Amino acid sequence: MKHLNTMRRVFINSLMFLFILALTSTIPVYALSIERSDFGSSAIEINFDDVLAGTLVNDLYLLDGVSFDNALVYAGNYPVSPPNLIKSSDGEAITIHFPRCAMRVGIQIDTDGYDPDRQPQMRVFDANGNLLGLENFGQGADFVGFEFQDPFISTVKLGSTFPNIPNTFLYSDAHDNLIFELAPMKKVTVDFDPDIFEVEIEEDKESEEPEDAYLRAFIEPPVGVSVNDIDAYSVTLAVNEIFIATAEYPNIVDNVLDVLFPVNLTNISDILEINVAEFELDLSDHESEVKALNFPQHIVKLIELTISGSFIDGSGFNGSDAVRMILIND
Ligand SMILES: [Ca+2]
Ligand SMILES: [Ca+2]
Ligand SMILES: [Ca+2]
Repeated sequence: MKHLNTMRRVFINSLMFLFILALTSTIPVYALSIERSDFGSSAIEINFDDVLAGTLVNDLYLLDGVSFDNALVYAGNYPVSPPNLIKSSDGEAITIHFPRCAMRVGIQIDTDGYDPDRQPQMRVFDANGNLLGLENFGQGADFVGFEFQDPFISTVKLGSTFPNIPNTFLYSDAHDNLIFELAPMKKVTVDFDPDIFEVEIEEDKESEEPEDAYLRAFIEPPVGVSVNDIDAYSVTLAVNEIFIATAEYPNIVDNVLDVLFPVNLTNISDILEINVAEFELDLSDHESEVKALNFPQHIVKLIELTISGSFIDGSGFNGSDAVRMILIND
């Protein structure tokens, strides 16, 4: 009899344990949510009111660090900020990407809420597609937000669960006022070498098929970070925030990434801030020949070259170095 009592107590304790486990297993997900007031001064807010209704958002805000797969801008009856909101364009959950990752993200549901046959929900994922957190939207312009820093947030999905149809996550409600803070950029050490790039200008030169020349950069990650954590094919070059080229021929020596950026007829005008239509260029390794009229005799320009890219966890880095561009007019 004593034995039976013990058995029963063990069984009841097990039930209690399972009950508590069921309660607590939902808590880690919900505990990581944040409010709008938790966002810092670097937060970017997108209200979709600067876009024509009927537009697919796609890459419209890519320069802000975010893109959308299937979000349609429309002028609904219940915007949080009038006139526009977004909704799913294809019946699937809206997918929002942060190519360089975000550490905080949040959005509001529209002001009319939803019917109880479905439950609008936000889900956030890391760069490997692992679910970091999920939370239900409440009625009436409710805000849902998350913060994750290790790993960062790479993707957000806005959809609905259906209590009567298990394992479905489809059909977003209408949403407005996306707010996010991107993952902080790490600084890398950049050395362009050689430090001088010659552009030779020759009048009356016969036009020839131009060849690519290359700017060579050595990129060293910050202390404690392996060069193998850099996504070598994500590295790009910009001058004055204008895209110039994507890195080619990545090569790793010690903890340094060695890459080449092609310089050609298309991007030389952005690098030198000249009107390429007035020139003919013949580019060869580290020097170029330009045929031009009314061009100054000799110019030396110090050009700030900025590189940026992603680590394999999706977070970003940048760094810069200056190169002297010498334009020689024979
Ligand atoms: Ca709006
Ligand atoms: Ca609604
Ligand atoms: Ca240098």
